Amino acid sequence: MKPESNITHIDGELHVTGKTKYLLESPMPQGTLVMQPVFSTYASADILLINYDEVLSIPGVVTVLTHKDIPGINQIGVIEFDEPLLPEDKVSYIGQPVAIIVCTNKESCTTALSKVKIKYNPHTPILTIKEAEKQNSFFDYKQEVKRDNPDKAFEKCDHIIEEEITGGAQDHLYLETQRVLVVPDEGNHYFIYSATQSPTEIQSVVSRILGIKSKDITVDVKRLGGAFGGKERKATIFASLAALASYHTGKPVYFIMSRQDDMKYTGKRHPFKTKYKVGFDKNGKILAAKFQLTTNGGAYTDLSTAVLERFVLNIDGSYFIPNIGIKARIAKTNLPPNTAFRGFGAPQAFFSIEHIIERIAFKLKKDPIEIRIINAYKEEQPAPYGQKIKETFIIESLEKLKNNSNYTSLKKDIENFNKTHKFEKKGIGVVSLKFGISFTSKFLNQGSALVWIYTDGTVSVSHGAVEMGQEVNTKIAQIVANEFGLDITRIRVESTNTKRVANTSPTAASTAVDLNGSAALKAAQKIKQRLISQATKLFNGKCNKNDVYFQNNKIFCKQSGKSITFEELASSAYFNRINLGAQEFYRTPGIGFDREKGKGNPFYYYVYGAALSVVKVDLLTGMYKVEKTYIVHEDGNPINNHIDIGQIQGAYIQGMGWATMEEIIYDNNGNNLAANTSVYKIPTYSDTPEVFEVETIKKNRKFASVLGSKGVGEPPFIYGLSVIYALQNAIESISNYKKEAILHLPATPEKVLLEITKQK
Ligand code: LUZ
Ligand code: MOS
Repeated sequence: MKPESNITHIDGELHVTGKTKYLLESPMPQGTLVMQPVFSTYASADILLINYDEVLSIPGVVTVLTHKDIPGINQIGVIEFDEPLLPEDKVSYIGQPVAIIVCTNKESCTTALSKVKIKYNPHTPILTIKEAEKQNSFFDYKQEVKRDNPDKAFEKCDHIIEEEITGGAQDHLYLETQRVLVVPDEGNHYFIYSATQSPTEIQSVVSRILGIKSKDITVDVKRLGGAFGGKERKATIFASLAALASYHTGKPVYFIMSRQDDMKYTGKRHPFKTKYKVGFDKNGKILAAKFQLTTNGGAYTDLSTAVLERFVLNIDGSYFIPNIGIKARIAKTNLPPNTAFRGFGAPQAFFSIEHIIERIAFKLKKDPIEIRIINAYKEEQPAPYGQKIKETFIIESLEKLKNNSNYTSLKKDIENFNKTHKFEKKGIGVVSLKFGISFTSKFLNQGSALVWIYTDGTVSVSHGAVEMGQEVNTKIAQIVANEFGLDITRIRVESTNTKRVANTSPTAASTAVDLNGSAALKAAQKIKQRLISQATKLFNGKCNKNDVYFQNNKIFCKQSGKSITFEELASSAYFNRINLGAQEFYRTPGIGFDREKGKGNPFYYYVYGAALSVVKVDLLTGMYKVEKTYIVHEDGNPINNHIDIGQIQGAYIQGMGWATMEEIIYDNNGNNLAANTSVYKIPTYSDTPEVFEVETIKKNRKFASVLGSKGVGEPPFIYGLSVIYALQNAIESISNYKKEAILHLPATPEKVLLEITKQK
């Protein structure tokens, strides 16, 4: 039996009535202090002197701490150990914490902040990929994947295109900014309440910083007000700083980041450059391609190597490219370390390959969907890294999309519109999706859960994932409720806590339900087996184990039709000293990728789909509006289709924001000039397409996860890219498709206008 697919959000009522308690919305313990980092004002400089004598006499200031006050190891890196918590002698980006001020109240810290005197010897910063290339500033990490011989294959191609295409950053505009509360306990134990996607990372990094052990730290996360990858790594530095303050003062310490500081000083989606050469035949079939992929990693490694890997592993998009060579590298610059962001390198890849498809279609004057279809993976064809693509739904998605959007007549309508409108043009853009699910670092593909049944027939579930609005808690509650035949109101999903569930992977890579839901299911099944044994006793030994079933909060015997309530059974099990709790563990089977060789099966399964957008562009201003969106998305056998559709809609809008609106501009010194929402524009309600049709396709798949479902968090972000190709298509109609429009990302109205003027 499947969990009820349309059950409501378990915290929905709390959210809509404003009763939800996010971190720091509850009263804080008495005597709680506030921590304020002193952020570097230079992107690259030697630190000559830190003087805070004046500060200590300000009323309310408790102490000022620098790298000298770190009792353990001054290192917060996890992939590479290259990032100090507080630097000793140089700063590498604007916003890098150089010291922290600890105060009894926020006002004192604000006053104190301007009085800390830091003397710098500034250097010219490197900010862009271009400058990094000039100065040969790269991280010491490269990645390569290769198949057959692209150079030789180019010789046989009818057409070759060579180009460089670029894209920019994206701010994680979560509603809840970075925050943390550290509460010291007796015996050198600390409770850390952090807005993090990675509780275990915080536990281990803070123990390293303070020189204490993991057992002495409990990290607890109830829920986040959004994250999008921005709290996979970035929460760690603030939790570590607050813990350091708590260590020295013996008091609870909180930190809450202002919106502007959060936008200015935390890392973002990786800007990138794709240099490519692609060869294809007269039908548009790609025979060979070479790629040089470069991302802007910022000042420290952070997660950049893992992001680069997902960039590399997705550059084929949904298409079989027989001869292919991919090289990838990370520019080292003086920006805040760039980090995880929904899609994690894959959006950069999809923008590149889908752009190439559009260019091929334009060159050959063919329909872009047809070019997609002739290049699409067929069943069992291998990706460049060797994994065979199975249970494909690429061509099917595109065909369905054509059908749902009435493609032929839609194209006709737009053609007519464009003929009759001089200052407005419409265009269509499409993307095709094949998105691999699993962490590409194999060890992270593990999850666990702890389930307890109480004698009154209610259930407590703890699992390793963090709730951040994606409704992992609703889905896992459904899985457990379904297993026990209980109403979902009987289940409480607890906070994520490193003492109840240890060694958690980051809640990331669209895997949270797959990994932790699978573990929760196993734990529930384990307890259920014990309950079944007890039930047969209550049925006077007259019921076969196989005939016991759980439904409607009761346990039935199929033969006799007799039933007992779940609470009767739980209570009876307790009095008979039967264990009503279970911890279980899940690891994804059959995956493994050899980074050195560039070969293997990094992904457990793929998510497939396609999207089509229609835009209308005002030729005099470059302003545009998405009028219609159609999405087809295969989500296996969904646990909760409503949640999936919500994720698809939200991801599309966020993807469209990155592709067409959100632009971060730095001055020559590395100051982020777009660090507030009047300059940095994200899509809002009014940007939502008037026609917005999402069709999910239910399929029973061998390659899917818990109860046949598929991860949904990141893949649909890619659909938003269809808007940029629709804009190109609209612009090209000005010259009756004689002149190609090429939009780099983000395609803001200014850039659209510039491309329009080139058509004249
Ligand atoms: N984080 C990570 C991720 O550490 N490895 C990954 O492969 C990944 N993928 C997506 C998002 N976060
Ligand atoms: Mo996310 S980019 O899966 O933290």
